[in-house]
Amino acid sequence: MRKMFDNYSDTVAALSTPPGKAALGLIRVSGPETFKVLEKIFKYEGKRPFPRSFSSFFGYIVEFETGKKLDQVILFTYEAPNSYTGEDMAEISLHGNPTIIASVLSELFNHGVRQAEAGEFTKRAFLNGKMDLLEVEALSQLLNAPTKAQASMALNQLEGLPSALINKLREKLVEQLVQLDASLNFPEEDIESLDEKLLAHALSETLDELQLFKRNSQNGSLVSGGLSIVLAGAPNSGKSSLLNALLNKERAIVTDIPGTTRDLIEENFQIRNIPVRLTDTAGIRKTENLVESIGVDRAKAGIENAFMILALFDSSEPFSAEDSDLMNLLESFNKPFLCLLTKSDLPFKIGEEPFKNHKTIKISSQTGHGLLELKDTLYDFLKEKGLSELENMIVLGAKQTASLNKAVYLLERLLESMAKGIYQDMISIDLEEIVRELGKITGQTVDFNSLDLIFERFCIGK
Ligand SMILES: Nc1nc2c(ncn2[C@@H]2O[C@H](COP(=O)(O)OP(=O)(O)OP(=O)(O)O)[C@@H](O)[C@H]2O)c(=O)[nH]1
Ligand SMILES: [Mg+2]
Repeated sequence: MRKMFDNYSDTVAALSTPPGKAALGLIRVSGPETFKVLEKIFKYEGKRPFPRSFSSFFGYIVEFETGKKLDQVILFTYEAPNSYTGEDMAEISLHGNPTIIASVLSELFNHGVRQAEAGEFTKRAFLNGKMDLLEVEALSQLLNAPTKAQASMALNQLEGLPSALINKLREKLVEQLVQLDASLNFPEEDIESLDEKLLAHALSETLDELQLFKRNSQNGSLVSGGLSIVLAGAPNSGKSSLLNALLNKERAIVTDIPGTTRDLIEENFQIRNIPVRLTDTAGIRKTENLVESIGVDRAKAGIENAFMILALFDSSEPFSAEDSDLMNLLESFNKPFLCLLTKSDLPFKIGEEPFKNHKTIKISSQTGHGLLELKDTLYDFLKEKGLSELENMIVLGAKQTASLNKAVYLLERLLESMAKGIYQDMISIDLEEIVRELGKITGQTVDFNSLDLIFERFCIGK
């Protein structure tokens, strides 16, 4: 087991369930003093020895000084290293009354236990080698996942497959490095001289695998936030009506007054198993109204940040100057968009000419005409981008992405230089750096200064 930090000597506790009134609450305690403190304030009847690994005890938390019972609880004990954090740990399941919870916590704090910081249990798990950084990232995604698909992707990563892959590639490189260093340092010994062609071949295989990993992680980050699909169009083109029709609820206000929507309205949505984030925007037009013009700016920013755009055109009206402005705006972004000709239940007046270079779908939010075709088209499009294969996706934090990109870049550069012929000691230096970067992805090599940033995103109690 990797253990990088030995002087984590204090014991911490926190409420791990949401604060407020509930049937039950759960307080976690972790650290070397856990059982010593609980022996003072936890009273139970029965003959079983306390503590024991993976056991539960029924009893009372009492005020140490007076012996007064604070609550009837079930206490779970985990002995190091077989716990979430890898330390001695206990979970007190008690009644979810904020007053009781506060008094139990303060009893713990009276005995030298400290309030845990956000993410501290997980940080301890990492420092004790219980989790690597890919798993930490997966956990954070799992806790925040808004849809089932995102949760299953995170769970898959938590089971450690991506970590195993990175570790395998890293170990392969370490082996090659050892071989290389051996032939460099002991040229006269009976060590097979290094076959550079073979090495280059092996390295390019590793590069292929890393590049695939990179693609999967790019898709992963798109998915984890939900693929952003933005509804754009001139005022009154029917954006809010389409949002409501897709979500099957009256989410956005719909009126026949152009300029109804002002702010961005975001909702999570799934197209089959693909999580998307749908955003309704203000109709884009030139306007003197301050509030509306802020909305128009937000709409434009939304388009810029979108994964793809659904462009709406009111087909019951002739193609307007505003429609044409929107078309020009969309064509200026290098981003996929789909033209929706709305209000197909009314007479068709917009004409086919403006759309001759683009894919169009005729829809009516009022009758539901074309909505199925829209979903199918979106699904095919997202699938084509490789996004339906959720089980292959990986979620990386910003630092991990940077390390992955650096490793790929260094490996590409190394292969180029090897093709031109470089000294073997230069190869060795490059390989070492690549190994180090890969180690940063899983946390094998770690920059301690960046750890706080990674863990403080978690809630207190996790
Ligand atoms: N007949 C018909 N009317 C529609 C349809 N979709 C929207 N409308 C009408 O068009 C008008 C504008 O609809 P909205 O959904 O508010 O349009 P919007 O694009 O969100 O407008 P802004 O928020 O002002 O930019 C409303 O009166 C809707 O009832 C449709 O499919 N058929
Ligand atoms: Mg609207």
